[in-house]
Amino acid sequence: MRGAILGSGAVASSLGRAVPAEIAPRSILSQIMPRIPASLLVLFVASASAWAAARTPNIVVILSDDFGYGSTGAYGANGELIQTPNLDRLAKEGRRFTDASTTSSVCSPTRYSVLTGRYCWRTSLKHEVLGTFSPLHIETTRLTMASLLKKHGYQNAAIGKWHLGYGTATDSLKWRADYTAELSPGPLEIGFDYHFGVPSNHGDLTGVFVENHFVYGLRSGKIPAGMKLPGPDSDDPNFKATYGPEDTENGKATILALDAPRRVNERVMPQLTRKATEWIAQQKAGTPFFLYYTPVAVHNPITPEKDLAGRSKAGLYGDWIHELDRSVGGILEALDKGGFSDHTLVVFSSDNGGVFKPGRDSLQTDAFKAGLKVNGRLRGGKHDVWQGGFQVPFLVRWPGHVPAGTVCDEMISVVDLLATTAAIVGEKLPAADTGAEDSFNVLPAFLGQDATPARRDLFVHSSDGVYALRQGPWKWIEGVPVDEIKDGARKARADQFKPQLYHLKDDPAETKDVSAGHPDVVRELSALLHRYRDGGYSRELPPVVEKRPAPIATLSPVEGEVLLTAALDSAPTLPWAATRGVWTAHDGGLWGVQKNAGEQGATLRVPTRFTDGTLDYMIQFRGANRHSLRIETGAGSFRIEISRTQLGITKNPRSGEDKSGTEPLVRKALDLQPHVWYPVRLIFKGDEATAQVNDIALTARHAVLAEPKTALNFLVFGDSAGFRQVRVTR
Ligand SMILES: [Ca+2]
Repeated sequence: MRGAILGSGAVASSLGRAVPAEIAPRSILSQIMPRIPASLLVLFVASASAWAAARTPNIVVILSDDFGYGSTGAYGANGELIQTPNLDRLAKEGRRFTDASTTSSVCSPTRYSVLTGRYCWRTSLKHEVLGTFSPLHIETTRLTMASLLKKHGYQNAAIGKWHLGYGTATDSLKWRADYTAELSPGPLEIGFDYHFGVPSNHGDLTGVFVENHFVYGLRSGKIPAGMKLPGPDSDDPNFKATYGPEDTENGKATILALDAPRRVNERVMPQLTRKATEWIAQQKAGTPFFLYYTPVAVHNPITPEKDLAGRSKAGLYGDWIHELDRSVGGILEALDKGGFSDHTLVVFSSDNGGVFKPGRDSLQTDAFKAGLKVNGRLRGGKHDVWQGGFQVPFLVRWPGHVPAGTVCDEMISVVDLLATTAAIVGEKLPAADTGAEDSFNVLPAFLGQDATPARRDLFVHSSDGVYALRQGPWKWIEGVPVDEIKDGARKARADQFKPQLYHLKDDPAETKDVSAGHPDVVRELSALLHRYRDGGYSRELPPVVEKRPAPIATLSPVEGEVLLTAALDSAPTLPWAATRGVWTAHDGGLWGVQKNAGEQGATLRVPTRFTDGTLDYMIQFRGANRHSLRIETGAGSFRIEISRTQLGITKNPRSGEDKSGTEPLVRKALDLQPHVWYPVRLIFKGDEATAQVNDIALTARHAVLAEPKTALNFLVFGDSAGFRQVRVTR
């Protein structure tokens, strides 16, 4: 019973204050308990529990996109510039949190945390966001808000921006989501009953919506025989026939070829609002529901609907904020109309702070120049390790339960929604190392109870992969980005890439690094950061884990005729040739660095001549995104692709063929550490190739693999990867 909102004594006592006695059964129970025999108590408790189950609230989580702390009236935005009456209404009818945090300063990682109660940096995604073609990033066996509520009889929908990937992540050719085919697993496989989504952003290169398992309105593709996919009417103003680079975020993406109706940017918000409100209207009293509604506003491109354009005094960005507010108003109105508002917990927040790069020309900068403090008084914004990237509006409304018109200063995080939801429905969380690893029950804070704050500490994590740990007034920034950071970014954000300590209570704008004066705090927070990070969870203190280096596989010796051998411990000499990028010998290997992102990878080429045989070499990653070994054959080529997280074999297009001639043959997940030499072995036999990297091996079959191999091209994308001890044996 502990944690069940209406079963816990502590909660019930608060409910007794906040709501009429007749809807707080435990209060009644406690009044009559002393006078009834123990045997009857069981019956009372059982019926109270059944009552609680029947009355668990609907839950609506509205997670907006890139919406900064200072971008709404309720959080101090100047009403002369923008007006947000619907968000302000939520604040008035509910509770406003002043220290609520996202887990990441970019989209996908925070979204992962919201649904799973786990920091995303515990997964393979250690920086930036998922791609449009990334597989589903949430394991289908993992506890999510949706799967938890499903168990309790909820109807669940995910409507809006998804950005958590579709399709299978391991051992599958569907490594790259195929939008012409069934997009599964996806939201429906992690507990949702309905999905209507924008794959990554409304400026992404798909230009489509996804409904459940397929692109909405897909007319041709890999559609199962006899299946007719629903789509819009031909005159639906939310759709158009073509979608071009000008519709995308950066204005130059190559648009994905799809036979499907395309989004109209200015109509995406109204369309999502309509889908969400229609879904709410279909819900029946007596069956609770969970709506995970994720508007695309106020992410780029900034595309307010025509009737709103020019209405704010903060430019198009202000109008775009109005669009978000209007959508929230639509949801609240749908709840009112359906008679749901009194039984619905509404949470509004954002996935990260607002874009704040005042040195750069943008609509956000225009708004800032007009006087709108996008992230309030906080430092930085989206992408950063500063508070402007994480501290976001967080509003909670639940009539009769959450005290209206109140403010709470407790430190909470969007990752807490899972444990809080579990408490609401009376579900015990699994062990801390198996689910909701980083999620705390903050229901007492929602309900305005004078409880000890749920959290002692909190992680935040920047787009560059920099960790920071908050505890009490302190924020300790570890200052170490991932290796993959490009030189330009490393310079531009150098101030984020060093250890530093801030006293957020005295200095909320993070102006003064006080680490020198508080070595004890630095020591303690740094140790705690390691312990939580290495221990796998943070909602309990994990045991100290000794971080052992990952084992390096020892490959068996290869017998046979040695055709080629090279230590690669000096500058390349014939027959080796560095044909692209920069190649330098150091640390016992030869290292490739791609010159600039625009050109192909750094290339080291060597002719060879074998058909069946074994190729061995060692590889080390120091920041390169990936290595590709392109093997030329008589008539074509294929490549072995190795990154720190993936191993794959792909047939390349033949000469004259375009990119559609690319054929991924096999894929598997890898987990390689940087700065470690790993063995690579490729064995060719007939039309079969086996690739092994450290202890992971996979096999592919294709006619091209049986052709005579005439040259090896070691390619490096990014900066840098090293090679040594190449050996070809026949
Ligand atoms: Ca975002």
